Amino acid sequence: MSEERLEHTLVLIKPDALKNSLTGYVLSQLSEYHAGLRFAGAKIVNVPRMLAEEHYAEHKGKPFYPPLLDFIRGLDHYPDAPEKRRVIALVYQGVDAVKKVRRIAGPTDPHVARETSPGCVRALGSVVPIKDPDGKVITSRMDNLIHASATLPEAEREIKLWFKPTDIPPLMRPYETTIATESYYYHEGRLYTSYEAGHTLLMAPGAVVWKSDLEVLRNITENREPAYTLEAVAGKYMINEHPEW
Ligand code: FUP
Repeated sequence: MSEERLEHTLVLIKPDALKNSLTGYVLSQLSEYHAGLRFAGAKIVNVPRMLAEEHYAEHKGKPFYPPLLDFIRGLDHYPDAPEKRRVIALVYQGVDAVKKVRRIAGPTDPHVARETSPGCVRALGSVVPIKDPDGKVITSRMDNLIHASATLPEAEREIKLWFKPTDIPPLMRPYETTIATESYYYHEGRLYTSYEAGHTLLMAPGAVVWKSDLEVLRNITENREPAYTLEAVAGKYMINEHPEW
């Protein structure tokens, strides 16, 4: 087994899987014994709205985008139990991890999954029609139990969106890290370098951070075009900081 081909990929066990008690089944399908993959990171996340928006940014403007945000945040499966609104976020490491996990997950649409790939995880999902106020079906929400990164660049974007370097054991970290030398805070869409009440701490001097995140923050403070958004940096630092009910 060549170490060069080791990949990392993000998996989210979504609220429908938690509600239907399918977590153990999903973990078993993705286990080292079945899939040859190893855990590199794991956390229970009450999904902040900003993180959901950033995770699904490519779908912004599509009719299913607003229902998709509510779904991933657990509003549909736990409307009256906000404390149960969680996803399980996992980083898996292994040879061809991205493709392997996509194959185990199966096609996006659970109906297609059942027809074309019986036995895949998403074959156990469901499709919910979304109606406008007049009752006309305008789109559908796919409750497909798990998210799996689609490509290697997407995996990097998504892992850096959900995980700090220190959530992953040092020898398993897939991307370059550095040490922050300044303090950075986030508040309502803006970046600050000094603290005021209500600000969220992103980085403090001495913190181990993704190198590309620090570059984004430096570029923003120095009025240069960042490689990605402030929200893509801030999302992971808002996880489980405040209730998102
Ligand atoms: P995938 O990479 O398989 O997760 O699929 P996409 O990026 O195309 O879609 C992201 C999520 O949007 C999927 F999990 C399902 C959801 N979706 C809907 O709910 N309705 C649609 O019409 C299309 C996608």
